[in-house]
Amino acid sequence: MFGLFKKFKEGFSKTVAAIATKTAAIFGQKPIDASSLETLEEALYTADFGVETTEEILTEIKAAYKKDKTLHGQQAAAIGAAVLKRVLAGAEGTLDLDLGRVPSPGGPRGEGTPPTTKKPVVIAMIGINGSGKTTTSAKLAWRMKQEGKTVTLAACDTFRAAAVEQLKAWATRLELDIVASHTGADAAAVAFDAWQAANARGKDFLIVDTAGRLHTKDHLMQELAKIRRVLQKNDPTAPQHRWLVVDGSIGSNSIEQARVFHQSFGLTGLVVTKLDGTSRGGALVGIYRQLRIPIYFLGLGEQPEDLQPFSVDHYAKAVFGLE
Ligand SMILES: Nc1nc2c(ncn2[C@@H]2O[C@H](COP(=O)(O)OP(=O)(O)OP(=O)(O)O)[C@@H](O)[C@H]2O)c(=O)[nH]1
Ligand SMILES: [Mg+2]
Repeated sequence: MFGLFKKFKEGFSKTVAAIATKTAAIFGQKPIDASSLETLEEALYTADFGVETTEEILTEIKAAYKKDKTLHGQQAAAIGAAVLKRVLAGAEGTLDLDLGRVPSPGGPRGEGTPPTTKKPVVIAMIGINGSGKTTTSAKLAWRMKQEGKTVTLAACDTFRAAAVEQLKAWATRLELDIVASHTGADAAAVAFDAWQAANARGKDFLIVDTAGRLHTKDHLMQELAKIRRVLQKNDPTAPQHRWLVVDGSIGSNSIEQARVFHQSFGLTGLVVTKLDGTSRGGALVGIYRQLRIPIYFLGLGEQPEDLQPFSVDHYAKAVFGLE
């Protein structure tokens, strides 16, 4: 557990630097004061927590300070972390690796999927260009393999030149099973074949990497719908998971994108990537607040083990410099 927390802290080091480090003086053992609250407010805005969350945190700390003028930094930090935990209640997506127990109907927005009796369980990775879909697909497959599950990757980005090769290279490096065709092939046909192959090989999961697409481009959104329809010929409940991969460094811009993807594809989860490279790690709170779609994994670096399950507790503690 401790090791995982350390990973979180390191992965969020830039965000932690923007808050915990900058406010270290506040969060020490000394009593807080008006100027330290100002520093905190500024730090929370810098880290992209947004108006609502920043105000909630400050309101609660100020209320506690009003009651107790000796309130010291550690106590203030604990209040901040508690607010984050409350705001993020329900935000942790948990992937049940035991087959047949995919999320039951009626998720946060009633978009849950009925349990499947078939193998594989399908996870479709979707999102805009460069958000981290291919990398996340490979990292997740590796992670599942480490946990004793069998996985096939489907190289359904047949649009961008070299996309198939990119996923193949990951598969070779991490010794993962993959079904791929060539650039220009019909993405839905690759998905269909990959499902059949994974089923014949008795695989637990099929992870479908798709082409990056702008949510504003209708024909590309249609292709996603086609992938889904074709998978459903094999299993009417597939793809059981429809995850939007979001670049965590672009902050609140991702909210509008996610809305459109959600409307046309019914998202069941989020993966927020590249958090190691940004000090704006607070944005994921705004994303969750707006969309109420559970966050399954975070990308905290480029190595396979840098894909970590989202933990609200670790996140809240890390940003406030608590242990
Ligand atoms: N530092 C860091 N880099 C990441 C993370 N996730 C992805 N990347 C990098 O981001 C770049 C884009 O990642 P891809 O996985 O190719 O993104 P994609 O969504 O498949 O891109 P397209 O297929 O072109 O739409 C690569 O250089 C990745 O190594 C992360 O969590 N941390
Ligand atoms: Mg890709």
